[in-house]
Amino acid sequence: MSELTKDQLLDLVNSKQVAPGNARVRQLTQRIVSDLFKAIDELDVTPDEFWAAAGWLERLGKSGQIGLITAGLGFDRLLDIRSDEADEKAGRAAGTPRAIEGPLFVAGAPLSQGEVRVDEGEPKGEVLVMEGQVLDVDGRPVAGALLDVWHANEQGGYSHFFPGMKPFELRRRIATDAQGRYRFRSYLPPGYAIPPDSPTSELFAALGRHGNRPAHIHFLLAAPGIRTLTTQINIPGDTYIDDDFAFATRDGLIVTLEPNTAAAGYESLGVTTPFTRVRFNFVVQKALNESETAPEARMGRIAA
Ligand code: MBD
Ligand code: FE
Repeated sequence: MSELTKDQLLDLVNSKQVAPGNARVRQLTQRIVSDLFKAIDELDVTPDEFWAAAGWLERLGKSGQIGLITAGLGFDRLLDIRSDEADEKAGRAAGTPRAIEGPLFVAGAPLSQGEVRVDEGEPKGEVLVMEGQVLDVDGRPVAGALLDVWHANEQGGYSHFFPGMKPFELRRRIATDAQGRYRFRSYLPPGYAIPPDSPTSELFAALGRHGNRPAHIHFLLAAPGIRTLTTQINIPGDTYIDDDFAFATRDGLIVTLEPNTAAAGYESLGVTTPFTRVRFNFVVQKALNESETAPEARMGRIAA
């Protein structure tokens, strides 16, 4: 058995077993290894190419950028398309569309009731107030829903990932009031670009691709009895709105800006001069089981 053909080797790799292990992990590993063996053979991958790829994966893991690569190669959107398909089949495609979480969520942002200033101190862009209601699919307000909001700063950086930012800068949680209302003040963020001189930018350069996302704001919305919604809104007018490196732009999530909205009624958010308003209602589905109500984002869900 010391001499092996490629097929014999693959069969051995896929069949070795001294304990039950995990059947699903075995199934997935077998499939992925088989597909890679095939790709290496059919594309005549050289040892130098193979080890360059392995070295890149090593650096990618160390850089903490795996979630940028999954987004940039379409996997995050693929999972959403598959979830949408499953909803369609189950006759429960309704409400605000989901949009990818992205790799930059941080749990535990400061919590406020009803409204909050998401930015701190001086606005670093056009003053924005976004407001609306959380409604269920029957149009009933969802009181006490928890809305996580996070977005990039004026340089396209997210706190906890971008140097020089305060913890939870531009990250807040808002509990909706009795009418299901929320509102927050911040500033209109610019788009996002993948970090230069990184494993991610290295691959994108080799692919001849850009690594830009159009301006957007992320949301994670959870409430008892409600199916947790992860989504984003896009700010209209961005060059990359239809060319997002993460393929996340969706109809129904491109908001309308209302510039020059009068400040009256917005004093509690420190607004004294005309500002840009966005009105947006989140429409959420009823949960079919406990796990759909989980307030955790993707990494929290798998840890829970
Ligand atoms: C982002 O800001 C983002 O939202 C995604 C999906 C990927 C990279 C950066
Ligand atoms: Fe983002």
